[in-house]
Amino acid sequence: MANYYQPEIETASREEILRIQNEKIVKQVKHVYENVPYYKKLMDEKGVTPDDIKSVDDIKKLPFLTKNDLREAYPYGLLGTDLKNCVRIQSTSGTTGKRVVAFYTQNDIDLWEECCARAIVAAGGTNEDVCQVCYGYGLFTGGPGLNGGSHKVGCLTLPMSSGNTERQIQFMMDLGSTIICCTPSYAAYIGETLKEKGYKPEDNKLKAGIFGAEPWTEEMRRDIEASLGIKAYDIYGLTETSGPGVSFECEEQTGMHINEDHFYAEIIDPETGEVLPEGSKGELVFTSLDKEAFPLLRYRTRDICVLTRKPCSCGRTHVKMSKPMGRSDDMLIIRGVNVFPSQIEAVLLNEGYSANYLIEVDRVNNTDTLDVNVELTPEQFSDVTSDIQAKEKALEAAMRTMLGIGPKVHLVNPKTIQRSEGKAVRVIDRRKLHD
Ligand code: DLL
Repeated sequence: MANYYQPEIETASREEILRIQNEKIVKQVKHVYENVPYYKKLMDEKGVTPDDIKSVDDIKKLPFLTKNDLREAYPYGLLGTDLKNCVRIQSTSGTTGKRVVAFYTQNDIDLWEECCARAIVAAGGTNEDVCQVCYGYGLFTGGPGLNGGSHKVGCLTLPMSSGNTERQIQFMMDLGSTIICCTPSYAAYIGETLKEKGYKPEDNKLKAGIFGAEPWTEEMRRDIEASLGIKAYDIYGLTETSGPGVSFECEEQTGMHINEDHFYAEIIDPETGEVLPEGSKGELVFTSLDKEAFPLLRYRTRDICVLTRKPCSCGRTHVKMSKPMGRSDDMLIIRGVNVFPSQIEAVLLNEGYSANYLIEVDRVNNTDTLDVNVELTPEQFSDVTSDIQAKEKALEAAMRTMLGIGPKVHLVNPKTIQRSEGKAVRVIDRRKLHD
């Protein structure tokens, strides 16, 4: 039996959703045009004015926004309201040059938390639940978003943040957590640790998990469900659109309902920018229909997926997106952290190494691994093992500072990394992400 946090809107007819979207988009485009000079310029260059946007069908006339625009406009260039109306920032896990800073009014936070509350209720959450939030807290949106959603539902909220697995398990057992929210890889790790400690799945009180922020497979879902004795639900979002809760899975577990009263989704051809029909695989683009402080229009997520309007047995009417099937840029998500190969290259060059390197990503026992093989120049080469080890440690530390996660660095002999005759292959990702 399906439960909804906001039944009227979550099960509204297609006509009603369109009516809401059409009303909001007209206001939102006007708001952006009048308050965000950066986007006004893009619209002027394209020859579009707010008067041209009468319904969501006209959204395709608007210019796209990309991560590059966010970097150019950093930090305040895309603000849609006076700073005095903003109460919070959140930021992505990327560092220098890649960091995205998103702004929120109190109203933006309320709507964001409502989206997260919808996800928690869809996973069976009520005010009788104990919800353990072990996404990172702080600048990352995972902790604050699910924390807020959990409060709205009225769950007893455990603001654990990530890490300190011993303590997570102790609280989970002592307080009888019934819902857990974290990255799927951390969920898998907690499951393994419980097993190592001799616990069986039925020893905990968990019934559901809300996992996202990184790609995960159906296989991984089955593993996590078995090891924790729960039903595992997917949740999607990105800092630019506020954070988790843009879409979430219901009991059918066949894709994530996009909160269409707040976000208008399009699928485009990443090469040509052409809007593709329902059911096509392409890049997901979002227009936030009512965000005040950071109102991004036609933001290119770089996530590749498919949308479907096939009726859902849960009764929700909002369009469903598939799990992201990859990215149209080179961003890697490793243990929930966004990593660009260019950041690794920047560290190498900064530390006096050459750009002959190979990044290897894998998933071992449900945990992502990151190995960086770096070629020494003949001058740097040494046959003293302790020299090499010290250099590897120093590079690992520099990369940890830049990326926020620690890779394993392997310094290799000169001329051992294969040269390429075309585009250099700098990344080998061995994770099997799809069945
Ligand atoms: O990862 C927000 C989030 C927090 C989502 C907690 C879900 C749960 P960013 O750090 O800005 O925000 O990273 C956004 O992560 O463009 C996707 O590529 C990827 N991503 C997010 N959720 C999923 C998911 C948060 N369920 C980027 N499956 C997005 C696959 C996901 N990829």
